[in-house]
Amino acid sequence: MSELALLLDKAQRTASPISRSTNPGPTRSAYDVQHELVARRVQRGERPVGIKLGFTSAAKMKQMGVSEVIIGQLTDAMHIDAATRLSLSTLIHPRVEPEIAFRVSEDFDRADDAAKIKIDAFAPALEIIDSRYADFKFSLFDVIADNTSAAAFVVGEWILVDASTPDFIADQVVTLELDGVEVEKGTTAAILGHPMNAIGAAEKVARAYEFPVRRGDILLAGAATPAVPLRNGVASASISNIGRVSVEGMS
Ligand code: OOG
Ligand code: MG
Repeated sequence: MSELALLLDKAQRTASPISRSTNPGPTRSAYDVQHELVARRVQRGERPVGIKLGFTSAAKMKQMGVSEVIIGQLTDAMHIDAATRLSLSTLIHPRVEPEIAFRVSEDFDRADDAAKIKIDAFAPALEIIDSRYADFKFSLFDVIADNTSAAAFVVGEWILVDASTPDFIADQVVTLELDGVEVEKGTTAAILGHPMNAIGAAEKVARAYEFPVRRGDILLAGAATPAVPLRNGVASASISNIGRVSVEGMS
């Protein structure tokens, strides 16, 4: 077990940040740390429920100073339903961001170069990120090791995919509100040009770094706007044509 995986695991469980790693290595070893970190959670009884992409929009890359698409893992313990309040005291410095969720309809065979990740539904979503590094500052290596800051997520109403979906979800207005006040605004086109491009990006990274993607999994496409701090109150994402979803933070 790597030292960094242990430190990150403890930081998450005790809600106390650690310093950035001083000895980063290649991206592959950052994913090895992430796999160990998630394996510890699974050993404690958590169930993997999907994957999330990070830095798929220029807005996020600029905010965090990282410009490579990354992938993290979601477990059932991170899933909160919209009616549940999120206890902020279990987190270090949570931020919230608007997302689109896709639902995977078939197991993805990553050994097959021609295989595609198939989806059968999409939904508005919110992701709560919580870097385990002090001041939310990290390198590419650090953030991959830290399971891409994944902390919690909420998914709204699913809409079934049909032939009109690619046009329907292209270039839709995305807004992020805190207690009803708009704090960020963007477009779904900010996600790699078109949110469906997130699926191809996920295929690439899942193949390169051995991520299983299974039927029923959730795939978060990456935020279209910068993330904002989540405090007491209600955060909502609204995406035209797609819907609205909220979460309430409570200290
Ligand atoms: C890393 C996670 C990035 C996204 O949607 O781009 C991410 C971070 O910003 O801490 O989830
Ligand atoms: Mg995100």
